[in-house]
Amino acid sequence: MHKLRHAVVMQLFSITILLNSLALGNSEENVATIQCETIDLSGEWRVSDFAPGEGVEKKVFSPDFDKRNFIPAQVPGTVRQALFEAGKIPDPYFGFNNEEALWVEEREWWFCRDFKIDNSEKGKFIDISFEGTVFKGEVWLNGKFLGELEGMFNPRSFPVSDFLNFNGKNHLAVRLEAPEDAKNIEKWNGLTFDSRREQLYSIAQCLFAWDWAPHMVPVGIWQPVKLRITGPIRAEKPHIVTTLKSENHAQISISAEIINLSNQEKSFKLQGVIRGKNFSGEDISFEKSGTISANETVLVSQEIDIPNAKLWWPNGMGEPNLYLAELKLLADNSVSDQTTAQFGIRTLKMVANDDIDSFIEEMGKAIGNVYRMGKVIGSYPWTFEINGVRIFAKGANWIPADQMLRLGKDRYEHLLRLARNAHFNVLRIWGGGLYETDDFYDQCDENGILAWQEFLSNRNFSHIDRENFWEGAEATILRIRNHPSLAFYCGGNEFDPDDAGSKAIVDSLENLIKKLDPEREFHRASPYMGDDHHWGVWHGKEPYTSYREVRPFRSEAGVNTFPVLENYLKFTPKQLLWPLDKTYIEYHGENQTRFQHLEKLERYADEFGKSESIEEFIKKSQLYQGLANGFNMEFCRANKFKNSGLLYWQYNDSWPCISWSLIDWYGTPKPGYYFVKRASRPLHIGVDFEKYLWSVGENFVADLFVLNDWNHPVSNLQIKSKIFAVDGALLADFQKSFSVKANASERAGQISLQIPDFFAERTFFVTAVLQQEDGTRISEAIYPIAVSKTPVQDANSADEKVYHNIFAEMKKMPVVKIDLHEDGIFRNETQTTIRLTTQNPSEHLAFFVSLIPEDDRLLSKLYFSDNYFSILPGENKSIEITIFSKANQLMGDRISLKISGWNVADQKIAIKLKN
Ligand code: BMA
Repeated sequence: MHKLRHAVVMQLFSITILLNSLALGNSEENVATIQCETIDLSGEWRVSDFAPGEGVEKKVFSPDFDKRNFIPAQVPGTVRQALFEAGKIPDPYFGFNNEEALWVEEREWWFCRDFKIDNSEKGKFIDISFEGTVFKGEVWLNGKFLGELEGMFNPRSFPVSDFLNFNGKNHLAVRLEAPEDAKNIEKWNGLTFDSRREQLYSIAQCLFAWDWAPHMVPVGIWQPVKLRITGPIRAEKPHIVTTLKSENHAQISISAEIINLSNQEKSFKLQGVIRGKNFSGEDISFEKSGTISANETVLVSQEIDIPNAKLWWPNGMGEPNLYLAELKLLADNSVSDQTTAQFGIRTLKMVANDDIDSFIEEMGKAIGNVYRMGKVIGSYPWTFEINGVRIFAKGANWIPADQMLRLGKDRYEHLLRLARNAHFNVLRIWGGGLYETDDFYDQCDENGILAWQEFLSNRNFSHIDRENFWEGAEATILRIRNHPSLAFYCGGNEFDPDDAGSKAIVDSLENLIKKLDPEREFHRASPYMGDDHHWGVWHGKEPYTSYREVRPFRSEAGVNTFPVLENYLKFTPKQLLWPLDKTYIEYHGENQTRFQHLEKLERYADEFGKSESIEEFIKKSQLYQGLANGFNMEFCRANKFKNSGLLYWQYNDSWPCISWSLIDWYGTPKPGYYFVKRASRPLHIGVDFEKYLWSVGENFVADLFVLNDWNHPVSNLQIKSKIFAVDGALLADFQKSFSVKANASERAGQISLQIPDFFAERTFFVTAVLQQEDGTRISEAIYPIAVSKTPVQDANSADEKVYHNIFAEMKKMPVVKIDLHEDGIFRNETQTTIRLTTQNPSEHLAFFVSLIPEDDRLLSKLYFSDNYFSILPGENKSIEITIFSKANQLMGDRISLKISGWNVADQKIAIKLKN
């Protein structure tokens, strides 16, 4: 046990705190009772709707109001969920069904539940706290008005000690309605699309529709409701700031507000224990005493020295070690209150990129041609430096994980596990979405994923209800500021934070952060000062090689595509499957009534020729996403620390749709996820070429880069690169031994091909493999390259006609039959791992090989080490499939997998799990 080293008591208001004792020791032996408790009122409530204003008139808040025809409603949850579960509306995510539930936003909704509270709680200080409701309403307890609720991110608490029945039932009633402008929807042919509204309130903008989300404004209690019971003094707003004195020697400063709710002066003792959450180590205890006057609040803080600190590291750099600070507040010989905060010890600095001055100069010259929204000349320092080590940020943009706000912990666990598996270390919490939940931040802490949290300033900020906005922003900063995963804050998405309407509010936000969380940086907006939202590819219809532009940080870029076919079938009515329906694609897609979504999907999928079925179209579209995303990551990493990161638009989905996501709403990775996962491996080989449409007579060249994100050098690497024709003929070959520096990207060589005349209108593949000296494969990359008959003027132009069917020859690839071997099944308490080897016995390339479980309930339950890969002629590839015990009940005694691919004969294999 460590001795207390410093004791600092600060005075917040003019209150005297007497420091009685600095002595340590567990005085719990003397403590008679524990006065504090939290009772979660989540679970089954009941709900019904009324015309606006009708509920109060009818006194629905009264315990005597007959609520027998109310339907069950889960809390946390929303009205649409309750209606759907009760069979009152069809699944809003299927087809055009959302139209049938829009009336929800025109009604007021009354939620209620009864609860009991033990007589022993009488005399204590009790609050009801609503951690998140949407959007606006009031609360009544036992028929008495408690107060108002307003704002999705505005938690509110109401003191209820005087209104509770300690002997009988308590009746809690909550009225909620959607914000006034929820009804301003744009209809086209009877269907609802994005009306491009401004940010007006403390609510997630995307709930009103976005280019991947339908208009589905929720009404409900989307976060828990709790009864907070304490003695007369409380500990609140714990704040933990960590500093590193030397490599493992940390100092932490813990502070908390101590609040005396009583009318008497009180003596208190604050006992703290600091312990490892996910590692074992010695606990550190401290204790602090003082006196607090009646009805006053004071700030108490304590410095603690940790000589052998276990640092929190992001994914891929070390363990994400976490600590818990457990604080107990004793008064009147009992535990009056207690609270726990999770934290990590790490330093995080944003440091300047390499060559930043030349970038700023370039921007200065280019201004006018640069995508402009906010300040483009100048740059923030864009390199994350953690515990003194610079990292390249690999990740994506995070949006709400469910449009109906069913945000269970499982959903976060799954999505963040997939992020960790993909070697991601940074997520941007996009400003039109949520101030993310505690579960989200806990999972980021545990998976070593840094998150940048944006505020709500989406599109236009100037007319927002300021008071309501500040309340939500402040509550959020206080709630999330101890998480080591929280990297920095940002004003919001795609707006000019310096324009007349926004400047003052963004300035004040910056000041608020300085006050509440001064260690964290603030970026005014994104994009702003050096981060690039690259939309030439996709919105601009340019080929993916136009990603070859070095910017300090690429915070958005992506290609839109379908979920896996099995999931697309789950939400698409049969008659709309094929031919593709422009309106339906827009409705479950870009959602903006301009109906360009299908055109863009075709622009990219049709590089591989016109499709004759939905299966074919989806496959081509998904392949393009994979190639583009892989190339983008390899290019950005090749320019490491001139460019310090790439965050894909977008990581996840909020409903079943056609979007840029890497993981669909069902939790199934799209093929592109695996291209990104490969390109993000700590040690990888990247291929860089100027364009993927060449013409005969040109000399095709590709640069090979070894990309090393390990913080140590790696020697004795073997690079093997080849160029193949579609029929498997070898056209060029390159081999080299190589050693790469620590935490660096290095150009290792070049493969080239003088394109012969007979190659007109054909395709070749450029491949690169990185292996250890003994031949063990580390990583690989592969790209198809098209050859045109006549020279292409501008191969990076946006003219889609240039690209139509350029990869026609890929349709003629010889069909390959893959051999599959099971190498063993390994089990422990939490998971089962299946090891397989896929082998390509042929002389041809096996391209885009996939393994999918036949039972589609398992699509989001199996974690594949790799998928949608290619196997070179005569080579093999080993795969691991992990299944967590939670999914075991779905498994049966065997798993059946379907193998297919671009040119791979379909097969099924069954893997026996139990003997
Ligand atoms: C960016 C994002 C989102 C949008 C995406 C795709 O602008 O910030 O607003 O969904 O592009 O269009």
